[in-house]
Amino acid sequence: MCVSADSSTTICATYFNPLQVEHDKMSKNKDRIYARPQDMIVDFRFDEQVASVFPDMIRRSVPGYDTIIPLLGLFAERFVHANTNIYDLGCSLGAASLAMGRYITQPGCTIIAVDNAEAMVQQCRANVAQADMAADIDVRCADIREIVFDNASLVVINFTLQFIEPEQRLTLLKNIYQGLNPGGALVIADKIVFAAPAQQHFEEAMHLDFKKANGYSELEISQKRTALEKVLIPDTLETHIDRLQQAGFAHAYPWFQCFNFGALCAIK
Ligand code: GEK
Repeated sequence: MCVSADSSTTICATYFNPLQVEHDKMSKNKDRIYARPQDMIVDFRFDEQVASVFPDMIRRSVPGYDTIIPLLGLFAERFVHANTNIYDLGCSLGAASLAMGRYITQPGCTIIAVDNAEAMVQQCRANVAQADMAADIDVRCADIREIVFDNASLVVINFTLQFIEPEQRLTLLKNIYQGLNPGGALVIADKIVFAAPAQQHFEEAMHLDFKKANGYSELEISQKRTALEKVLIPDTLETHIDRLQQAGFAHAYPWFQCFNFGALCAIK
């Protein structure tokens, strides 16, 4: 079991964790953002308040997060080549960049970590400054819809495509595709939905149980759901795969699922 900041039990990956989980070394602040009743729930924003509790928030809300982060190191080991760029899109506090960075030993590599929330970028820069690794990590405050991808061997978009307007997702994937070198990989992790109503109901119920087991109250869960309703729009796995093919990827494989969260790898 993992133990959270106030010593209450947190359900997260314990069966597989030979690799370092970056968030263990980051902020230990407990997420209580939605603990009190709010008169008006505004759309979710990645502001200073969220940045200050982010490691706790994401681990207690996203089943599988603690497994996916260290596994990104294995993708880095397999796909990264010397003198190439690695992109971490929607980097938040840098967990994915740091996990990949530990596995990059080739010379001349730069991890380009991008987030458009200033509060996240500031904290990410501080986390990166403390890390000691061979690859450079260049943390940029920018919109991932506006950057140019170049000489990429690996692109990771970890729980961020879900925040891009659905009609803009294909354009983003096409941009990534054109910036990837042949044989390069795109790793996507996102919340997912299911076409079959019974499965959708089951996976959602299990996610609810996960959040309750991690100490979130009914009030916190329902207020956060309202805040995210218009900003986090999940796709089915089938939609992800169709879109990756439309963007040009020859291969797209789901490689992880925990309830209604999943990850895919697409190869150019
Ligand atoms: C992790 N990947 O720990 N451009 C840049 N950043 C964006 C955009 C955009 N258009 N939209 C949202 N973001 C991280 C976790 S969190 C997931 C990613 C979550 C950023 C946003 O500011 C936030 O930091 C991140 O995407 C999503 O592995 O909170 O569920």
